[in-house]
Amino acid sequence: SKTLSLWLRHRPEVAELELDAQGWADVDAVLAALATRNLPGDIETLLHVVDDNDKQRFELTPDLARIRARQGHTIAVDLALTPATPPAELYHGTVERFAAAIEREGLRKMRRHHVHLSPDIETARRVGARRGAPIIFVVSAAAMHAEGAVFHVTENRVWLTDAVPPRFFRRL
Ligand code: HQG
Repeated sequence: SKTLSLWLRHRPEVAELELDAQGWADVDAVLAALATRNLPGDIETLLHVVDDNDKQRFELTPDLARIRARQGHTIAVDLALTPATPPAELYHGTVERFAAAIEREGLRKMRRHHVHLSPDIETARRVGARRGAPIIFVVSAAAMHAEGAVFHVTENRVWLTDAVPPRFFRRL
């Protein structure tokens, strides 16, 4: 349990683990790393440690493929986000110089963890206006969601998703 806490909350790199944005690590990679340290590297022991943990610090995905610490991280993970059902349409404000690339590749998260979408045109216009004369893309969020795309919404009503393919938006 202490080893898992160290790896999944603080220092995944010491076990050469990669955590995703929500803090999940590959169970197979964790088991392999345990085995190389002469700790039990079988799934049964791992399940027992997870079940038995006094504060239920860890959780596994239903398919047992991934594991994460529920909280207590010192590394950056965005655990607070829970999937949410978006409204029919969301908006993305940007500027003309990005339009051709966006229409070709879709909206990409670039340096951030997600593509950011606004709940109304006015907000999207303000986001775009940070860079120049704003242009707006209307995103068919409900259609994306219906096809399995995951959305999150922040406390301040910013909608987040991984990527928006071109077929799900149009220029306003
Ligand atoms: C563009 C602020 C080329 C995208 C705001 C945007 C927002 C592409 C820029 C939040 C592209 C990324 C986010 C593609 C997207 N090719 N350009 N395929 N896909 N872009 O700042 O949405 O102050 O990372 O249009 O209020 O402008 O940080 O994203 O222009 O909510 O809290 O690439 O940032 O909030 O820029 O802004 P950003 P954003 P905070």
